[in-house]
Amino acid sequence: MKIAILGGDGFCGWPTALHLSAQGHDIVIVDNLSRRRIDQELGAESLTPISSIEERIAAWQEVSGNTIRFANIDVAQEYDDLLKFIIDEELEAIVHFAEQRAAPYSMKNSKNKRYTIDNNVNATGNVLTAIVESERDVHLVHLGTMGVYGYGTAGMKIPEGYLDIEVTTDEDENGNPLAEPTRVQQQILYPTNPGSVYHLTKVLDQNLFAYFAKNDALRITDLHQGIVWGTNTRETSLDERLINRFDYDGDYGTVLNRFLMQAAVGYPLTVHGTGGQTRAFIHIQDTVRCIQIAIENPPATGERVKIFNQMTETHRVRDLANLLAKIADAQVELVPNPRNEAPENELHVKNDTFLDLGLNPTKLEEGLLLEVTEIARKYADRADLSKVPATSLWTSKQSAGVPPSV
Ligand code: NAD
Ligand code: USQ
Repeated sequence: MKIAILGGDGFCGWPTALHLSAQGHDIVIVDNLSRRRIDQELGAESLTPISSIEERIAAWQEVSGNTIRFANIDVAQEYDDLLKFIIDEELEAIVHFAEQRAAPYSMKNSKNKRYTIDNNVNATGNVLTAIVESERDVHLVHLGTMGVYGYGTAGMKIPEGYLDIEVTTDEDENGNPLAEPTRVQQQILYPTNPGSVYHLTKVLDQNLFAYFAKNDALRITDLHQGIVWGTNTRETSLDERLINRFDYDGDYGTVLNRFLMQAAVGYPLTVHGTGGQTRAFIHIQDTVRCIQIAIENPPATGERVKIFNQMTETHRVRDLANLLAKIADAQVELVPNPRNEAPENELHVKNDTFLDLGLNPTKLEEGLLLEVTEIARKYADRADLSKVPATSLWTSKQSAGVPPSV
């Protein structure tokens, strides 16, 4: 298939591009390299030494014999270029990763809140509008987040996108009384409860998808992904120049990879609050496999948006910290939580679709120590410890002292 990877220079996008190329697909990466510019802005760098996009692509050609092409387009700002690209390329699928994805970065200040909303909502709106205007039949696969649901259970497993509801009514649609109460059944998008401006943009994306699937019969899959951990995949391990990025700084580093790096350099693991937050996780190798499966199982024309929960395990933050303390001899420190989030929560998630379609998950206990020794310790001398503390605060003047209403 001919597939475009929007955001293909990023942490999830790059290994996905290589994986799909290795499967024999014709891959073109679209990226405006904004993530590399944000590294410069923050004075932070990937723990692993990532090559330029040109070097990455040349190395892949050398190692695999496959060609990946690259187009530098800002998906949020350069609509005409995006439209021309979609018309010229005759794509069968587009994988859309091209958004600002860090919750702390999105909460840092007004500029970052506005950038995250502008960039993410415009990027998604532009892709959808351009697919319609191009008149091409392209399957759009988007990377969404488990965070659209919030992190609670409502007494049930979180379903894959849609919630069955039953309402008892004693009047009909015109307001006329019914002889006896009648039960009405429906399926609705699972109610949203985002925990940051970033997560909120993924909620807004969901409504864009529902509308374009309904009005324009676009074929769309939205993958509600948990926190990705790990670094390399089969393909990125083939050559040092293909290595994936590893974020550990207070804005972009996600919890488990931060703990892996902290364990490797002897920095006490930064558990926010009590560490009672439970979150969903998936290894990067499973991410790329899930995207392949989603591409191979598109919705039919006219079908509603397909939503899959792309996660394999749930864990409490303090349990992860204690596990690493045990296997990697790390110290654990409870630090004040910079975020406005529930201090403790349960999380139970349905993920049957991917398992039924053949996903064989990488287990945390299998890969964890390997990550500490083969990645985090190997590149420990590149770590800048001044970038570890999370300094982006969720509180505003109005919310100071008000407990989270989650
Ligand atoms: P990333 O920041 O490493 O990659 C995103 C890429 O998109 C970057 O290369 C960036 O330059 C590019 N980009 C951003 N805005 C763009 C624009 N307007 N035009 C063109 N390119 C643009 O992030 P990631 O970790 O690879 O995440 C990819 C997607 O997966 C995101 O949408 C994110 O919300 C989702 N996701 C990530 C995780 C995770 O743990 N990393 C978990 C769940 C969901
Ligand atoms: N946390 C710590 N210590 C740290 C860092 C984080 O205790 O040093 C805690 C946070 O307070 C939070 C939890 O760990 O309770 C997860 O934080 P995170 O930064 O790993 O994850 P999050 O901000 O939710 O964002 C990440 C990705 C985002 C993706 C999301 C999936 O950056 O793109 O959408 O995970 S999910 O969490 O399932 O919504």
